[in-house]
Order: sequence, then C-alpha cells, then structure tokens
Amino acid sequence: MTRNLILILGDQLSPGISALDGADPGRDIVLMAEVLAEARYVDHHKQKLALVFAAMRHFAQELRADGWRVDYRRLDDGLPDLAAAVEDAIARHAPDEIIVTAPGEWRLWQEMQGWRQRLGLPVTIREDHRFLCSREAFARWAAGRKTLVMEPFYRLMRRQTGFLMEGDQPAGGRWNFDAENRAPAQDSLFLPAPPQGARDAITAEVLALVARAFPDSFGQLDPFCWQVRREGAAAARDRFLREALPEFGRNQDAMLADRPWMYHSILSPYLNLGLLDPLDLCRRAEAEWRAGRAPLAAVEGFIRQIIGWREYVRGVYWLKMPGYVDENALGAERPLPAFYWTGRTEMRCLAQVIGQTIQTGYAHHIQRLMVTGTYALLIGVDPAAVHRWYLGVYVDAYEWVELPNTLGMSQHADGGFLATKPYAASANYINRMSDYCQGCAYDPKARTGPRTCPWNALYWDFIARHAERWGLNPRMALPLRAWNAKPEAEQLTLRAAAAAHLAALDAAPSYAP
Ligand code: FAD
Ligand code: DLZ
Ligand code: SF4
Repeated sequence: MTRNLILILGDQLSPGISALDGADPGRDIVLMAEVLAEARYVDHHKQKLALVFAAMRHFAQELRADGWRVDYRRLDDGLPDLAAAVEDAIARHAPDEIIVTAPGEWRLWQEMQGWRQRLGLPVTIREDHRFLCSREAFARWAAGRKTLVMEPFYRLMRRQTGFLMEGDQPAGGRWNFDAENRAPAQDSLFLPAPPQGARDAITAEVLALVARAFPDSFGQLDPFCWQVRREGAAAARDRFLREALPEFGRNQDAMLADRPWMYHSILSPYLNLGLLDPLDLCRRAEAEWRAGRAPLAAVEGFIRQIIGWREYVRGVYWLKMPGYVDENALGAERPLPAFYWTGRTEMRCLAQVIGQTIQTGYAHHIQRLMVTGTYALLIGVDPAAVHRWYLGVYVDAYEWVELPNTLGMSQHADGGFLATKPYAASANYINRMSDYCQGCAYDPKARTGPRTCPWNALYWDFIARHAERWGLNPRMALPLRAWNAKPEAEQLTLRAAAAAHLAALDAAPSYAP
C-alpha cells in the first residue's frame, strides 16, 4: 500500500526538501528518474549530465540509508520524460496522491499544472523552502517599482536574516564593500589549489553512461571536476572558506589565462543542486569574519552574492516568466557564432573562456558577463540563442538563475529592467582585467592595421547602432558623448571595421546543436 508518491527532481537533492515534509517512510515512496527530456532540452555539457545523474544516484543512496523506499529509474530504462516516469510509478505503486516540490523552471512548472488531469490523481506542488524569499514575497516587494535594483532587496534580506548586522545597522557601518573589489589581474597572484572531482564507483559508472549515451554533447568529460555527494560538496565549501574566502572580492573580476578557478567559491553547482544549503553557507562565512579569519569586505561580498544576487534573480525570473524568455529589446537576430561551440577563434579572450568552459563546464561571473556575454551583445546575437548556450554549457545552469543573468544582465534584452546599463566594453576592459591580450593575434591598443582588435570597432558600432535608445538613458550619456565627439572620418572607419568583422562572421559556417 502506497499513500503518497513523492517525486524528487534532479536539482532537489536536499534531505529537508519540502516534498518530504510530513512523509512516512512506511507508507510513502520516493521517485527519482533520469529521463531523456531533462537531459536533452538543451545541449547540456557532458560534465553537467554526469554531475546531475551521479548526484541523483548518491542522493537516492542517502535516502535509502535514512530508511526511505526509493524507486530510482535510470536513463537506460528509457523513460522519455518525468510525467511518463510518474505514470509508470503509479502503475506499479498505486499511490493515492503525488507530491512534488515546485520545480525551479517555468517549463516544468507549467507542465505539472496539467498532471492532475493526465494522471487522474491529486498532485500537490509545494513551495521550495530552500530559498529565502518566496515568489509571492518577491512579487510584493517588486510591486509598483519601475526598474528593480538589487541593492534595496539585498538590504531587506540582510535585515531579514540578520547576517552581518549589528542591531539594525550593517556591520562596519556600510552595507556594501564592492568598491574595494575590482583589482586587475596580476601574474604574481597566489591561487588556491584547483578543485578535485569525485572518483567513486557510482561516478565512474555515470561517466561511462554519459560517454556512451551523449557522445556528441558539448564539452569534455575528462577530467571530471565535480563533487557528487553531500560530503564532497561540504569539503569543497570548507576548502573555500579556509583558503579563498579571505581573498574573495578583491580579485573577483580578474581573469588569467589557463586559470579557471581563481578565488571564486565554485559552489554554485552544489547550491543549485541542493547539496549545500545557502543559509548554512552564509552562516559559516559570517563565522569566519567573527573569528577574525576573513575580512569583512570579503565576507560581505560573498554573502551579497547569495542572499542578494541569487535570490534577486530568482525573484525576477518568476516575476517575468513566461514572457521573459522571448524579450529582445535590442532586436538582436544574429545566430550564435559557431566558435562558441568549439573555442576556435583568433580572439584569445574568447578562445580562453570558451576553451575553459569546454574543459570544465565552469567560468566565473566576469568571464560569462564581460567576455562571452559582451561579445554576443556587441555583435547582436539573438538573446534566445545566447540563453540556450549558457543554459547548456555551465554545470550550475538552471533557467531560474541563468535566464535573468543572460537575457537581463548580459544581453540587455529586457530593455534595462534588471540592469539599467548594458554591460558593453571595449578591448581596454579586457586588457585591464586579464592577461588574455598578451599573446593574442590582435593588439588591444592598435588603431589601424591587421592586428587591430575587433572589440573596439564592435563596441563603437554597438553604441552607434542604438544611439537613439542610449539618448534616453542617462547612464549611457558618457559613451554616447564620446561617440558623437569623434570626427566623422573616424566614425566611418570604426563602423566599416565592425561591418567587415560582422560580414566575416555571417560568411563563416554556422552551427546549432
Ligand atoms: P562566486 O563568485 O564564488 O559567488 C558565490 C555564489 O553566489 C555563487 O555560487 C552563486 O550561487 C551566487 N551568485 C554569484 N553571482 C550570482 C548571480 N549573478 N546570480 C545568481 N547567483 C549568483 N549562476 C548560476 O548559478 N547559474 C547560472 O546558470 C548562471 N548563469 C549566468 C549567466 C551569465 C551570462 C552571467 C553573467 C552569470 C551567470 N551566473 C549563473 C552567475 C554567476 O556567474 C555564477 O553564479 C558564478 O560564476 C558561479 O561561480 P562561483 O560559485 O564560483 O561564484
Ligand atoms: C538538469 C537535469 C538533468 C540533466 N536531468 C534530469 C533528470 O534526468 N531527472 C530529473 O529529475 N532532473 C534532471 N535535471 C534537473 C531538472 O532539469 C530540473 O529539476 C528542472 O530543470 C527544474 O529546475
Ligand atoms: Fe580579446 Fe582583443 Fe585582447 Fe585579443 S586583443 S584578447 S581579441 S580583447
């Protein structure tokens, strides 16, 4: 006799997940299913597939060890999608009711609205309590605001959680220490050791499965860089707190060739899967400051990313879906250049970031925002194509967090709802923040000749193309004035160089998975 069938999704791997609230191991059955539809709805990086499946299999083991009955369906069982997996489980267990925690993505949430009718059983979709701010609370906060700025939301979250608060005032007298970050890249940086991937038998079996079932998917499978168990994620967390947190922030925007990890926490894959709890992580980071082992600026910066940015983008996602994914305020229509899938380009900055993405499934925020993101923005790639790329290639990518970052923050496709100013920059920014330009086929400073870096012409072309729009945006007054002040001959040269670059891109063979 089964009372409830409890479906746990691949990114709901938390023992405290709300679907298990009030459940009874004697009468309820947990269902977990590896299904083709989830694996194939975008071209996922091989390491992302392996991470999700291996983490799911380990979580099923963890639940069984805690006394739960788990019906675990493997990819080889050939179930096409989650509804089919539930239907199949209903036939075998005859439950009275289906219980699930709300999925992170609209696509699945929308599909589940039709499950009651399809399955002929009550389906209860519970709130996901792993987030600080519910969808409703965010909608209440956002109501009536024309543009949403993260900072006031972050302060509200600080007050609500009490993190880094002294009474009702922020510790250190300031809410935000961001101004102390942004140091450029230095060759002499001492970097913490790179993260290590899991090597257990379950992971080995999953790696073989992914190699066999998804040979043409994006990315390199070996070396596998990720932890797949709660204990492994906790070890990665502790290593970050000990070795990298004290330096977090200061070098956050710096980029160095062949150094993918820098001082970043590399914890987003584990937070998003449910292997780490965001509040617990923030508590531990705060404790490092209180114990004098990490400076306030670093700890504030880290906590802001989690209770600020992470919660805020999720709120925006649910506020703006389902229409958000179709927004294209700048009317961008170019296909994504084929080299986004191969890394084969003479532009070293892009080759580095895409190459690292192929090797690891990871790039840090500024690499995503200011290299692959800015280039796509400048050349006017269709934001939906950019979105599908980011959703597939990063191991931490789920639409609720990826879409606002890509479409809103990086591509300005929501017309400035999320970020009032586009993240556009010329080669100068990349040259200042990275060592990529050293050894590039192009020269970031050259003004004429074959080594002139394409980013500069593309940047000015982008400003000129949308000049009318920027005229209405006070935050774009400076670059617009600089463009208008350029002699006409220089303007023509820059626009011709951009047109030549874009024509070469259009003539290159295209690729879409
Ligand atoms: P750290 O720099 O160490 O930051 C700590 C934590 O803060 C992260 O683990 C993450 O949980 C959170 N965080 C930091 N910045 C953001 C942000 N802007 N939005 C939400 N959470 C944030 N993050 C994802 O988790 N999944 C994505 O699919 C994703 N796609 C992105 C796409 C683009 C175009 C851009 C510009 C950013 C994207 N981000 C995404 C945000 C950010 O780049 C990653 O969270 C971060 O690089 C993860 O690495 P980390 O754990 O080392 O982060
Ligand atoms: C990302 C992913 C993948 C690749 N595979 C599965 C799967 O086979 N079964 C599953 O339950 N979940 C998977 N996931 C995670 C889901 O895509 C995720 O739960 C939804 O996108 C909602 O965030
Ligand atoms: Fe990128 Fe231009 Fe620098 Fe080359 S010179 S790395 S293309 S910014």
